[in-house]
Amino acid sequence: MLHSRVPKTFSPQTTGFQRNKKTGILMIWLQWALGAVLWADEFAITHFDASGRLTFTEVSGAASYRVEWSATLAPGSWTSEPPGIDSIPAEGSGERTVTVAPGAGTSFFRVVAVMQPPPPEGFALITEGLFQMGDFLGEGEEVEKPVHPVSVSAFIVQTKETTEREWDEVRTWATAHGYQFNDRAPGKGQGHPAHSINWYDVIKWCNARSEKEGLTPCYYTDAARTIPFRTGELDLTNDHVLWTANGYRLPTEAEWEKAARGGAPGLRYPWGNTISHPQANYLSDSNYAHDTSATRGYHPSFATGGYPYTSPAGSFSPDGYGLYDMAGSVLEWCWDWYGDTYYSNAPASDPLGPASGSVRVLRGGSWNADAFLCRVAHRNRSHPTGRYTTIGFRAVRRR
Ligand SMILES: [Ca+2]
Repeated sequence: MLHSRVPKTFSPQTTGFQRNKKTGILMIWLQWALGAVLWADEFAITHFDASGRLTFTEVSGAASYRVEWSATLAPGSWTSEPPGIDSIPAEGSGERTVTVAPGAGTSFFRVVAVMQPPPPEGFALITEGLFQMGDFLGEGEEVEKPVHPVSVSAFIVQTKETTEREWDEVRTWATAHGYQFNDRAPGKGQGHPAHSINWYDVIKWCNARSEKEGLTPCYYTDAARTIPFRTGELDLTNDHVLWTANGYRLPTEAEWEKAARGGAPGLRYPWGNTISHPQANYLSDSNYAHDTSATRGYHPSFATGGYPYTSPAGSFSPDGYGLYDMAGSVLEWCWDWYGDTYYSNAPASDPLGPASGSVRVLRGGSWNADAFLCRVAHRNRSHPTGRYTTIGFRAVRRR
């Protein structure tokens, strides 16, 4: 609901502030980047007292907040100059308390949330927050346990697997700008996922897309992070990544699983607990009760024209975050070295995977994987040189 005016329910009180005596709520609304003003019930001042302590609830999608004051409720009279606060970085969720020093004439205070711009076309925002990672249902492999809480910073992610069209466009630019890639099998069509791409080439592709778009690359050949990774096959470590860069990179395994869960905790698949061909491109069989497909074997719509039986990216309904094909179609490379016991000792916040290893994480099952392998919690892996028709990827960027 849009409001362009100050709510009319405020009345004066003796401290020199004004607030709604009934609710204690002061003026608070969202200032969108484009200038529209939005009132949101979940965004509220929950406490404000005569000593100037002001508590408000954070709102999802905010980049920062301002505390403004005015002597009157007249439009155009608001300012964040002292005793206002010009910029309060968002922390994501929960209550925030700040202190202002009201003086004579500072009758009204309000909090303004400066919203983050929407993600670019083809990307979805995964907001910062805690999720439970691992096999909730006690049916997976030992490596999917224990279920453990993981906090992940906000990031944006491609809503679809990287397509042949996208791969070729960046690759063409890249090979003219000092990059070298392996040969590979072509995708089944321009809108189908790119496949048969090894981990090193995917990392280089991410860097190339960053440079092509004027962003800072994430991956470097040296721990000092001076020379972007453009050629060869280097087993990069976490120190070779500029995690603060604004460029493209692979998701960490934790980022991937948070995105695949679609904000709906504890489910077997991104959309629920059963899988069938109307929901995903995978290999159906009768071994699992949760595989309820009326058709068995390869997906009947896509098992045509010889291998691989990939489907055009985005052929099925998206998850709760708006992401397609997080189960099936092609497996997706993640950044992490794969570790069997990593879940037992992973950091609780933004885990990056083990410091070293021999195989990299793959997630999400494929057109050639059964229902068990397409579960959100399932962990797959391959040597980074692996080039298979069942493997593709999607990229992320920091928010
Ligand atoms: Ca996939």
